[in-house]
Amino acid sequence: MSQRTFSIIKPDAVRKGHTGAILAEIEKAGFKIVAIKKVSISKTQAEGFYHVHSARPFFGSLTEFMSSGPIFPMVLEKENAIADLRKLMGATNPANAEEGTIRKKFAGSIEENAIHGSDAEDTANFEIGYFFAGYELV
Ligand code: YYY
Ligand code: MG
Repeated sequence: MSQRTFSIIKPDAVRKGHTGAILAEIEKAGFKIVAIKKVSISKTQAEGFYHVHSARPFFGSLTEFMSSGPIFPMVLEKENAIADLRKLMGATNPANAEEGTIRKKFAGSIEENAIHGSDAEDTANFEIGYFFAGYELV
């Protein structure tokens, strides 16, 4: 059954000009792009998005980074989208990411790691709603 997930091309990847290459990987892997836009978010908006990590030591630095430049939030659809996107992304720390994954190819560090992907259905729903209204999902 077809499933939706949420992803972000993060500021480091956008700055380095990797947006097109990352989108190509995503489409090559069989995902349909249901919605996409280019936005810049404030630190407060980044804090809301990553609220589950608010007690973690990297929270301040992570939200500073996520508000440091334009990003491409997007909604993706395919069978098994949530797990398959996580696999395509690779490990959080690019040093541990498998060959051929997006983070292996494009991430610079554990924090500036090129791409976000939802980790479960409930977080995907929260994250889609954080960036997109229903009428934008086509
Ligand atoms: O889902 P994923 O992005 O792979 O990792 P999370 O554990 O959800 O952490 C979110 C985000 O926080 C991660 O992409 C980079 C950053 N981060 C960090 O800067 N340092 C860590 N030790 C762990 C995560
Ligand atoms: Mg996560």
